[in-house]
Amino acid sequence: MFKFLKEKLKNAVSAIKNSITKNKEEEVEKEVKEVEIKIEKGEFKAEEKKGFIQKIRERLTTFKLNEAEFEKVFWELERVLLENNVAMATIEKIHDNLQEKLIGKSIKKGELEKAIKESLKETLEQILINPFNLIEKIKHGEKPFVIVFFGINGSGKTTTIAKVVHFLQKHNIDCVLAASDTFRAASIEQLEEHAKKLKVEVIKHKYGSDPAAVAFDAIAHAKARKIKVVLIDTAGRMHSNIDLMQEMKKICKVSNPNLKLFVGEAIIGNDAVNQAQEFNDKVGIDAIILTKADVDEKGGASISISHITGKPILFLGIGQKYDDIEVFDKKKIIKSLDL
Ligand SMILES: Nc1nc2c(ncn2[C@@H]2O[C@H](COP(=O)(O)OP(=O)(O)OP(=O)(O)O)[C@@H](O)[C@H]2O)c(=O)[nH]1
Ligand SMILES: [Mg+2]
Repeated sequence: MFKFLKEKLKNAVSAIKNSITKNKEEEVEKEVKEVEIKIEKGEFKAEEKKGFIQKIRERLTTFKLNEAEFEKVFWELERVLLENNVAMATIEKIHDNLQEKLIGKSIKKGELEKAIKESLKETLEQILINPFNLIEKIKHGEKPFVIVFFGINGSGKTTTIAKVVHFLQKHNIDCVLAASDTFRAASIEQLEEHAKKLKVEVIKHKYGSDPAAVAFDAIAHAKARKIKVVLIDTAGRMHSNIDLMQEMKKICKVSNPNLKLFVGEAIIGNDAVNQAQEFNDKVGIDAIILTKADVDEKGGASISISHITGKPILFLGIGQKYDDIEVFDKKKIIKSLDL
């Protein structure tokens, strides 16, 4: 997932180290020249010369950065993070943590790269959020446990629902689906096709009917048949579409879901972050599913989306097959960045 970011991050850290080292070497070189001139002129006493050489040695092995020097070198990292879709506010957090770690501290030359990487790792530890355990939540939750999925058109809602059914079935949890996308042509058939393969029922009404009523019927069906989970598929909608957001609110009001999941595409980077925030403001979200992480080589959205919204990523979609879903694990993410 982080194909680009991993490489670029490595290069940026190394460039920062080289830049700091070069700056310090140039600074020291300049002072050496000045002293050489003084020596030539006989202005230097022998003891002073000795002390000075020692000081130079220290300054080439141990660095202390000031603010201006830090800002100069941070730009390289900022550029890489921006290019890889990391949100500005998240970059600022990385900046502040790194600044605290580096400015005014004595750092050995050989440990500079490690210090930068450690700071990045610590920052990711702070901003990424591990999700709740969905299986435990369902097992201990009320019956039926209702989950509604929403997001913009084509973000992967219906496919993700099928993957979640498969995931739950592996944990012996049964489901029923609500075809509450009564808007897009062929949406009901698409859901039914998945349901047939996965051997689960779909509760449906006609196209154009009220999606909240479909959800209501699916919940009633689950209650009657003692089915543990209801998964509600909804039509893709832009957060800026007031009518469709009202409709989404109605679906939530009628179904009173245990979980509201925002489904966004990892590949669209900051747009996914902004969408999640908008949906959270307007309908409220409990967690995020980032799809198409398999084709996202930058990975910025998965780094910033929880920091910006305060909501965990529950799953990453990593392909088109039913098994291509992964519970989000921040340790795994940090490890895959190879810091
Ligand atoms: N590579 C990849 N493709 C995915 C993933 N999730 C979904 N897709 C594909 O994305 C396309 C859209 O998926 P849908 O599930 O139909 O998306 P949707 O949000 O339900 O779309 P609408 O109902 O039209 O709003 C399909 O071709 C899926 O196969 C994923 O994790 N990785
Ligand atoms: Mg759909």
